[in-house]
Amino acid sequence: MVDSRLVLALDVMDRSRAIEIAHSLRSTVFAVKINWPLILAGSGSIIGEIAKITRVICDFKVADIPNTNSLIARFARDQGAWGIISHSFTGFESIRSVVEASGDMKVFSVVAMSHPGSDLINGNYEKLMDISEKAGVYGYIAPGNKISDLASIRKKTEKIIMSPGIGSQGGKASDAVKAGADLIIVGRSIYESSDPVKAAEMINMEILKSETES
Ligand code: 3DU
Repeated sequence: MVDSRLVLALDVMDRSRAIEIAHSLRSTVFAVKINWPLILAGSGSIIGEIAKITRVICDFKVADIPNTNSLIARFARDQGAWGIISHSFTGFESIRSVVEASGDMKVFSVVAMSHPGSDLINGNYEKLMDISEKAGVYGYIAPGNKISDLASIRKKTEKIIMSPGIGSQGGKASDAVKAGADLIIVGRSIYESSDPVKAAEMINMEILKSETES
């Protein structure tokens, strides 16, 4: 078991580079998050390939009718993914279908986002969390660069919170951890670095330091 709270967002468009980066970081990160760019550039089988190396979280931001959601979640599960990220704004039945189709796979519900213009979704985090809670999700996605939103979400749950928005989007891993994030998602600041392993180790150290301070 890797002793890290870091999740690598592997948004590279080249399949062999993705596999190479996943290999080099497998003992430095908790998991690798795969999003649509990598899937669209190759195929869904990349999930299974990376799942042989480390835990995989499929960031599919599932947001469709229940039947379509079930098909997507089942695919990710059958490929061996450890977790999946789903939207919840589509309502209870939709997120519930993801949970039901996921089996042992962990479902993380997006209840607030990190980008400019995300106020529409972020202003509704309480309702989204209520729906997600009822649906039986494992954890939440909340922004690591919008600390007051993250702290409000932390107050409302004891479940795992995974936070993007670190590095390239302006957030700091240590601030996000202090505000209540359990897992920190970082993409470009690691895979665009000249030394991705060192970049990831530095973030691990920053997180460790903030844990001892708080
Ligand atoms: O900005 P980065 O390169 O560290 O990548 C962040 C990743 O997290 C990326 O895959 C993006 O799609 C995802 N994400 C957010 O950035 C913000 C959210 O609110 C949810 C997911």
